[in-house]
Amino acid sequence: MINLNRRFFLQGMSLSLLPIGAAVSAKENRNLFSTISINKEDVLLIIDVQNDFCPGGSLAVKDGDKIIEGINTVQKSFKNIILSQDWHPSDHSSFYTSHEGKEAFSTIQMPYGEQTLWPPHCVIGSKGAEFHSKLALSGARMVIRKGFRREVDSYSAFWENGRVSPTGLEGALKTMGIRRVFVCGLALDFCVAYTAVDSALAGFDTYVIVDLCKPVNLPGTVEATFKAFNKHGVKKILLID
Ligand code: VGL
Ligand code: ZN
Repeated sequence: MINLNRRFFLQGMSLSLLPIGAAVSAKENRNLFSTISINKEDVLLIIDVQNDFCPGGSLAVKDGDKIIEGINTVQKSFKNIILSQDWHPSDHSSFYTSHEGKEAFSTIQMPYGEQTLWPPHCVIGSKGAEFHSKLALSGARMVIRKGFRREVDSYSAFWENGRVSPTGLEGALKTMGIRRVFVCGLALDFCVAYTAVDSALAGFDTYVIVDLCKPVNLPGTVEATFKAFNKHGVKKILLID
């Protein structure tokens, strides 16, 4: 067992019901919460900490770069670390530019359901698709790339949108003997949300480290994310100093 010395995951009974702002203020009441020890059956999934999702990028998430230091800290407690990387061809069907007359952040119907149309981002081989230069990479044992097929997007690191085609992550985690999945990264209300829900559906005990995530924050998306976490038993936790 590896203990998180001087740093604690907080898991509160009421925490999963609190919005992020309120949950963070729970730091002052740390003795009300229990700590979680990280062991070799745990994995840290770091979702899409790429230039395009950070300030200056084409689909920048507000303060997306502010979580990187904390992610690097928590990496030190994990033996198993896996990164995901959004990885799109330049004519990807999730880009509004691939659909005549469509605007960014509008939605269309795809064979697998509703799809939000994004500004072009994380184009294969581009600077925007690279991991942020501050993210520590050397501890990661695997990189799961997703969204590389033109005709289907993939928010989740487990399944492409529509849950028809798998990325292989579930099998990888199961053959590694993983039981608990801890998720952090970008963006809370899209790729982190879909990944965490799919992780729970695959039978992993799933935790989202909410202070190590930032949302895109389209109307209603953060609310929908927390509702989905409650529905699927995804637990929200904090990393505190
Ligand atoms: C993401 C929108 C489009 C994410 C990826 O990483 O949350 N969001 N592609
Ligand atoms: Zn994408």
